[in-house]
Amino acid sequence: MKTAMKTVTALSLVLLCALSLVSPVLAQQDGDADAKAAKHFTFMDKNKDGVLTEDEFKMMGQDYKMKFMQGDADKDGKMTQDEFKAWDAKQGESGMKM
Ligand SMILES: [Ca+2]
Ligand SMILES: [Ca+2]
Repeated sequence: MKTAMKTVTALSLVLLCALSLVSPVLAQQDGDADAKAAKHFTFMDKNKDGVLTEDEFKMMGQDYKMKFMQGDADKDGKMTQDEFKAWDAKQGESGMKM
């Protein structure tokens, strides 16, 4: 019984160590994705007016019109940084990275 307990304790220690190693990396990736999206947005915003137009979205490739429609949540023809970030996060979820 005592040996079994020790094994369980040792196992949970290993698990804890593994978790503490992994979780900071996961948290960092989240922040990175946000910062990356912001950077990407700034890069794409050619005239630096703080929004992306369909024209500025052309660099997304062939289906940029579809992507722009998906990203422009309120359909005003401009994509704000918030809209872009939300759209970018969705791309990651579905496994379709640009
Ligand atoms: Ca712009
Ligand atoms: Ca919009």
